[in-house]
Amino acid sequence: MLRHTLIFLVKDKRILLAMKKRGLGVGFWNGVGGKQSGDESIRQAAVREAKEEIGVDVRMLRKMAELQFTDNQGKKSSATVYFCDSWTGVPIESEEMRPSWFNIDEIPYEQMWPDDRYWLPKLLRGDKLTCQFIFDQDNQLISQRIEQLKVR
Ligand code: 8OG
Repeated sequence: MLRHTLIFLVKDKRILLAMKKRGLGVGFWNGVGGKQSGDESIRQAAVREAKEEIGVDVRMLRKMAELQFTDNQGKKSSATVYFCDSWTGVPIESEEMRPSWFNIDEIPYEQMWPDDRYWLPKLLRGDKLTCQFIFDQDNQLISQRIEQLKVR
């Protein structure tokens, strides 16, 4: 299964989203992240992606969710979601992403993956979740299951 990472910098009621400029999810605001590669751990992948995509060194990742996606072919992928409130460096634009700060009550869900509106507000209230989402051929959400995260 393809495993992805996602980090949201969250501080003082603001969240850092980044506009995806190419590839999967282009045109959506999202956390920063990408595919786990080689023999790195999922946390190492998350740290590497944050550096590559917005130039920050993240510290103290808080694991908030495990998302599992199934596409219309039955192919599964996952994303491990972290919040981070401690980092060094100032977020900068890369070839892949353009970062921007948003108030947590002004998150542009209509320009994000269609499942995000169901789990991100809960994470921002402190819930830790395990989620499963199934998409149809038009990438519309056809099924969802959201539970409290059991295993860390
Ligand atoms: O390596 P690449 O940049 O293509 O990785 C795609 C990113 O998109 C990765 O961080 C995982 C993320 N992603 C999905 N599906 C979803 C989703 O439904 N919601 C959000 N917020 N991110 C997703 O692959």
